[in-house]
Amino acid sequence: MSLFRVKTTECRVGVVGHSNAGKTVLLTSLINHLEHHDPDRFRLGDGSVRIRKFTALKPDAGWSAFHYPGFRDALVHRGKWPEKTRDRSQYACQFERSDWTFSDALLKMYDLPGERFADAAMVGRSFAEWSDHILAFIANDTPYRTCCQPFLNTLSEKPEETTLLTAYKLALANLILAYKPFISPSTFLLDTSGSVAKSSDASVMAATRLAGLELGAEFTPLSAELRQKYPELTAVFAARFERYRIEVVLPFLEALWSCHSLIVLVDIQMVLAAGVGMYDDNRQILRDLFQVLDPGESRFGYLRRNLGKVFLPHAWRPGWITRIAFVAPKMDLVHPMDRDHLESLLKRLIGKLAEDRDGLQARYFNCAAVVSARKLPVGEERVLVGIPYRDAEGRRIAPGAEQRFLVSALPADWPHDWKPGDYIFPEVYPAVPNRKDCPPDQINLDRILDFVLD
Ligand SMILES: Nc1nc2c(ncn2[C@@H]2O[C@H](COP(=O)(O)OP(=O)(O)OP(=O)(O)O)[C@@H](O)[C@H]2O)c(=O)[nH]1
Ligand SMILES: [Mg+2]
Repeated sequence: MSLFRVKTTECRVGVVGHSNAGKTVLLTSLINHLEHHDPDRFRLGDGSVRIRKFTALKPDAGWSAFHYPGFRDALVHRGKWPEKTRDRSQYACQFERSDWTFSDALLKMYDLPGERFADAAMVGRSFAEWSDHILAFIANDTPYRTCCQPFLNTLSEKPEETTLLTAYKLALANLILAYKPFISPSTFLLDTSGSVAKSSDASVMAATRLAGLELGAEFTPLSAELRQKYPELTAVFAARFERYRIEVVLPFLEALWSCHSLIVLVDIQMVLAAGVGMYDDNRQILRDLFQVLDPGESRFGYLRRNLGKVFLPHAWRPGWITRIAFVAPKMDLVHPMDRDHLESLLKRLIGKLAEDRDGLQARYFNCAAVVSARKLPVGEERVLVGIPYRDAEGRRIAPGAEQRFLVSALPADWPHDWKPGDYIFPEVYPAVPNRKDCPPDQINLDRILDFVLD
């Protein structure tokens, strides 16, 4: 630390969003830009700001390290996107910003598997309240109701534990195969040892996966009627739910509660490609998450936090989420003539969540963490160029030569209805320079960092 930098400003940033939204890629590119900062390619503040003395630190006790070197290496040398995240991890680093005269920055960032967000509704709810919440969601949504029908039928019969579990697991398997993201308990989809449900057969998935922590610790939601009729079974499921909440859900959310800022990713292209149901599911999951994280603050909270910043050692300073960057990622997969629409679609989808919170500063960004598709200098409308990642049947293919491909036009506002497949945004292989000190091209990642660090 230089002579004048008398304090360290700690900033904890959580990156949240559904599975495959781009959280790990965003963090990898961000760290790469901080480590090898080039003000011409990553503009902070007025554009003249420089990052100096970047040092990677060990993560806090109890946290595994975000595997930045491995992700960066795989992107460059094997042309591979990072593996999907299977457990929570933290990346910590310290650096100086040329525009922060008296303080250097200690930045801690959290990467979490997207599947766990579906469990957020378990926090602050009893087993009975969670059951009512889940069952109301299923009852009021036709595709969810259809996938869960065998389970709903079982609820109206005289239930046995095994019958209920089998039927609920079959319902969860149907939801996975219908690309529905609201899978809770989420261990059914991604268990605590990191194994992911993969079978294309619902009954195989139901027979091999667990709706809970382990065998003998599984549970399902129970209707009010069943809870009243069968108090013993209810007590067993409630105890298992409680254990699951303590061992799986709370450690996951604990990281986010300690954050000052969040980066919330919503993959707009995926929502468009997956059909109207995905729009509602994303809103529901984010609404549940906001309810438990409770971002924003009162004037008293503001005073307390700022006094804490001045007087307390940084490890003791209170965290409170007061800034949220809502981000539409992968904007390189959208044709430049539609990119402004990305931001307005994002605002429409989740803006209300932020508007309803006092003391919360929210801003909306579109972003490409690793620009991997580009427009031709001259050419047809909505044609991009990149290395295709899948063939026409959706199977992963080996990286080959660059090709032209068509992307859908983005609507100016959300349509009233649309079907899976109405919009197409093909995936591409990452384009990352081989030189280790040359981070990938990015768009707006610098503006996002500026906002969350402010
Ligand atoms: N073209 C392009 N594709 C991206 C970009 N960021 C992410 N992707 C694509 O999105 C996929 C998922 O990105 P991840 O960062 O692994 O997603 P995640 O949110 O960490 O997902 P989980 O680990 O499952 O929670 C990648 O494999 C890429 O195909 C980007 O900036 N540009
Ligand atoms: Mg990830």
